[in-house]
Amino acid sequence: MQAIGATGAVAVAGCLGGDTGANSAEADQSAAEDEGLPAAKDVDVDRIARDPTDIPAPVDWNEPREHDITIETVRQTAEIEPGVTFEYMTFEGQVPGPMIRVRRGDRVNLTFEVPEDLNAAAHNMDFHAVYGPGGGADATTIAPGDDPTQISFTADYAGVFIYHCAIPNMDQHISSGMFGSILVEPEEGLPEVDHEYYLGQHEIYTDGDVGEKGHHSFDFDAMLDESPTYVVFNGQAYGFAPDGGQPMQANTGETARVYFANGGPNLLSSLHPIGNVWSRYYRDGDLLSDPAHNVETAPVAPGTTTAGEMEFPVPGPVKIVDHALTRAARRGALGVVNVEGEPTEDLYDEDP
Ligand SMILES: [Cu+2]
Repeated sequence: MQAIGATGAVAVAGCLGGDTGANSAEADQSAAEDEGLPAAKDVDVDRIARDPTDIPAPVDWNEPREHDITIETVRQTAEIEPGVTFEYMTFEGQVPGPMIRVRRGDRVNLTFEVPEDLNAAAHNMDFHAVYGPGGGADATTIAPGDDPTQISFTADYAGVFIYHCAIPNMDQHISSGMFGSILVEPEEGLPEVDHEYYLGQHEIYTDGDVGEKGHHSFDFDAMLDESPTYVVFNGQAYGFAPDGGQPMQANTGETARVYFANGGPNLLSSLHPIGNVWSRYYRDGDLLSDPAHNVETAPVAPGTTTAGEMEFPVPGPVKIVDHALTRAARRGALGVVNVEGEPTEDLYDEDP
């Protein structure tokens, strides 16, 4: 656990299993006592991180279709990393919110619910895939306990897009986990791949230090400084590292497409797969232009979902990071695809 905790730097480019200091647990404990960070709270959910493979199946229809979708907002106390709790605000209980997948021209009938017993604040949804005031935010704004609200929209333009809460404290709500993606496939569909993964980066601004055990509360001053405590994938620090997390799995010879949402609210991400390359990269989520080829590191602006495809010719971990590497080494922004298969020495020989 300590080996991937943010109390010490994670070995981003090398082995993830290194010791980060024999006394770090004790140091954490005494720091928590000195500064009075409250004890970690009981969690409402085992993992705040949405499973990256939790993605609807590819579009297999050729005519416009209607989709009835219900999204419920849920406040969740969960661990950012072991021993560090935070109160998240979520769409459907995890981070990022569920991926919505439609074909261009489809109709979406959205029901939006903010149950009184599961929420403390008003919320709404701004879809970047929607023509309309606030991307639907104006019409979906409701307070806890209000009747559910509905909007209906046609996904008129193809691409992969973010959605997020957009009430006045939208930056706080996004930083608490309120963002997700909607994939509007072009009429002709997307290239077939063996795996699809859904990752969402965002910053968490708290009143504690990174790695400090206990319960962290949201910190507006840190947000105003744009100085996050954690920068995480799917709401959790190192949630997909092999050591203590749940890495993504693939085999040599397979392909994968990563949908990568940067919720922000503030920081640009520099998306890079260590030991691999985006062999086809859909800049800014543009699924209509020919993808760019062999992109090493791609800027992903806050409020954007992009897509990139990788091949896995060689076994071993592929570490997806924000290449602003302090975030990957210390603040949580790292996820691993564990690639299994026979060595292919003609491409890579680690012991010639
Ligand atoms: Cu909200």
